[in-house]
Amino acid sequence: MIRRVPHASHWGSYTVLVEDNQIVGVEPLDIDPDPSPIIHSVADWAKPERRVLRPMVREGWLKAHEKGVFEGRGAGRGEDRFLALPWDEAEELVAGEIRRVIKDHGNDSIFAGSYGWTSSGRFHHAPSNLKRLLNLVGGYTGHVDTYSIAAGPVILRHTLGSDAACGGYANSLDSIAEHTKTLVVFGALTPRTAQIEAGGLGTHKLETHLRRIVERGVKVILISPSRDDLPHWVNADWWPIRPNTDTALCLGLAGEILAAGRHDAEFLNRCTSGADSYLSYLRGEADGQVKNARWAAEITGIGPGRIAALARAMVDTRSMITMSWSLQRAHHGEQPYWAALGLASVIGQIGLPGGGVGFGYSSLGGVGTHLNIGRSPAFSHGHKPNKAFIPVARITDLLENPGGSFTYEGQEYTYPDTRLVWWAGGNPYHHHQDLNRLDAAWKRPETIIVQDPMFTATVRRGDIILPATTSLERNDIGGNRRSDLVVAMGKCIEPLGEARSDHEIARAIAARLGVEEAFTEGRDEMGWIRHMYEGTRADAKARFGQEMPEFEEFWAKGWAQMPVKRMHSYLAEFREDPEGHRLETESGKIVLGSQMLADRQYADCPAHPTWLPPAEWLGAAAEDQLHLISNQPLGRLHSQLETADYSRSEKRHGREQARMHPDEAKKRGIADGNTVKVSSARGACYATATLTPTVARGVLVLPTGSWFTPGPDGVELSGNPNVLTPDIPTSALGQGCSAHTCLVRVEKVTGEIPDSDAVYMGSLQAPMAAE
Ligand SMILES: Nc1nc2c(c(=O)[nH]1)N[C@H]1C(S)=C(S)[C@@H](COP(=O)(O)OP(=O)(O)OC[C@H]3O[C@@H](n4cnc5c(=O)[nH]c(N)nc54)[C@H](O)[C@@H]3O)O[C@H]1N2
Ligand SMILES: Nc1nc2c(c(=O)[nH]1)N[C@H]1C(S)=C(S)[C@@H](COP(=O)(O)OP(=O)(O)OC[C@H]3O[C@@H](n4cnc5c(=O)[nH]c(N)nc54)[C@H](O)[C@@H]3O)O[C@H]1N2
Ligand SMILES: [Mo]
Repeated sequence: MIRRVPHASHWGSYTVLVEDNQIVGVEPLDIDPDPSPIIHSVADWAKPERRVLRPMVREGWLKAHEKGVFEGRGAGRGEDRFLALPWDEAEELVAGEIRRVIKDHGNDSIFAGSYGWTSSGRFHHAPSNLKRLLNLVGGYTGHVDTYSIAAGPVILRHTLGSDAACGGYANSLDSIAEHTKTLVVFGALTPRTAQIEAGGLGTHKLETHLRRIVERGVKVILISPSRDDLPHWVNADWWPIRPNTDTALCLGLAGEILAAGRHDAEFLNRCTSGADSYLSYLRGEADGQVKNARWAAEITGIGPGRIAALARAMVDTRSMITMSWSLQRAHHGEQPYWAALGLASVIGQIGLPGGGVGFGYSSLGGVGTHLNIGRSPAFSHGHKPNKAFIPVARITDLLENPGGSFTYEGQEYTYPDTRLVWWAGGNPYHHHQDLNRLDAAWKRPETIIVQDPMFTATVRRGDIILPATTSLERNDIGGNRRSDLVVAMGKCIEPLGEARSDHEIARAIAARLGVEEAFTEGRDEMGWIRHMYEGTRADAKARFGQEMPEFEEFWAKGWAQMPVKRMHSYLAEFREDPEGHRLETESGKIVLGSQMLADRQYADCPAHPTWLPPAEWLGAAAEDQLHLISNQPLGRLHSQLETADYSRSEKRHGREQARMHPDEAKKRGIADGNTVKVSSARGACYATATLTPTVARGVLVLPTGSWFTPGPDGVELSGNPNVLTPDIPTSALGQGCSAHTCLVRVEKVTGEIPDSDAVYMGSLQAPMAAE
């Protein structure tokens, strides 16, 4: 008999069909107008080949541990074989290491920032369980911000008083579809990325909104190195901008408007502070360089006539600027966001329906598509008793530089001395930049614990390995502050091997550390799921009078509607009455010239929006270099389900596709389908060339997420762009990752290259002789 189990992942909500403990099908929700094809990949989680099936310990680590040796313990990481362990021995090793490190070095020496997307289930959410556990025994070093967004929210917190405008609370797409006349898209507006939402998305609505935008005849300008960043059926004007030069374009547009006297002086006066320094910079008063269309054209590669015409259209019509998260994942990534805010302020439509600026539309599926005003389910980390943290992308710096200092949001801090790393639900060997540099620093801590269902490159480089179940093997609840639904995630199949749920792993360690009761509060799995749902349900009733179904009804149906708001104009109240609705900034207004930044004097983040050439860009490239865009993969989420059919169908000859313009390929003697070697100052990888005029000249697009597979000569075999990208902060203010700032060279490869999959599987050397 086939069982139908409601379930969800970051790529949507669906029903899993199960027969005899096997997944025999996946059906999308019938209320989802545009379900993600990735849902069909989840059956791959149930295949054992790349799963971690039992607890393991690295042999070299165990020997050193037994001798009490700490120096050089990490040397064999990624090389040594693993030995299988019974769970109780694995638990005792983990608990023992936590006790030891706390006693000898203090809680700051445990790094459990553990960045990563893990499962969409909010109860078994791996990093939350880990952090809750460690908070009960004195805390850990955590992280702030995300790889998705860091520079952006940091600059917005100081200039808008909140990062809501890039967290899905700017104008709703409904208001844009209804009111906007000129839509200027920086980056992307694409179902490729909008398939995904952290914690799961009920229904996929981006395409519906885009169709309405097309039907209303909104003029759309796509400013991106790739025409594929907007569906081709949206008839847009494509401006193939040089990557990382959008700040200059925003400044040039604002400068044109100012020079024509079309700026909204009243809005600037009433609603902004520090505009003088910014306007004077546009006029070129300080540096002798007027910021206008001609100036911007030189930097961006976009014709000056187009820029000047767009500047006029943006003040003549209701105009909206959308800017993807990708733009701030670049060196000086604070600046495009601030420059867009400056431009929108000069235009003066902020707070009007369909006017102004917003960030991250389509970067995740929930941004702008529905404004969830309820309280989504979440599992509490509890109170963190110590303060130690790093900006998320400074992980290699942390490991390389204990005791060193760093700045963040205008303050100075010190890197702790990391002895123990516990990573649960993330894959740094996917997400971090300059993986070869990470790999060297990764040898330094005394102990690395990795908790994951899959035998990832990070698992391969751990010491104590804890096998987690996937969401298919346990009950959970999904939802997100940007999602329209709260969703049931029923258990579909029995756990593979000896895998345990993330909550159970943390609970067992909590028991050994004497904090089990505080950790569980006496609830079991279904007790917690019910408790989390009831919190959401009670809030909807209390604040909005919305009746959500009883738990049993919700659990059987698989989803419940959250309270949502359709029409939303960001900052409408502030615009109406700036004194009555002061922003949480230094002036209570939109900050265009910052006193805080003027005091700090950071060369890489000045006191007003400023064009600063990035560390690597086409304006300072050698003839044969291309700008690498390592964007999000169509067929999977990051490194998850990388070997499933949909992800594989996006590869060619078993490697990631490197897309480039045919003219660039011709110059290098590369034909479509050729194997190429892509190299940068940091490393090299192989990929398969795909030629397309939809990629701007000078640019190479190689998506992220293939499984890190160093080959015999050190060249990465699968097409992982993070062996190429630089590990540099966006600036002293935001310290975000700069993944999209990277110059590479591409050459055709002749001769045999080892098979990436075979090398990967060979490298696993799962527990062997010692069993
Ligand atoms: N060059 C470049 N690099 C980038 C980016 C880029 O644009 N360019 N983008 C960055 C961005 S935006 C992000 S968000 C990061 C993403 O980086 P990550 O979030 O680290 O990537 P994922 O592959 O989603 O890793 C999630 C891990 O959790 C595991 N997992 C899944 N379910 C469970 C579970 O139930 N329990 C446990 N314990 N583990 C589970 C998966 O097997 C996987 O190993 O990458 C960043 N890296
Ligand atoms: N299918 C799929 N969807 C995903 C994810 C996934 O792994 N797979 N990951 C999710 C996550 S965690 C996140 S944070 C979001 C990220 O969402 P985004 O940051 O919006 O996604 P990206 O694909 O990195 O970038 C979007 C586009 O921005 C353009 N771009 C890059 N640099 C520049 C620039 O300097 N200027 C301009 N004008 N354009 C530029 C590139 O052409 C790129 O295709 O995606 C989410 N959605
Ligand atoms: Mo992300």
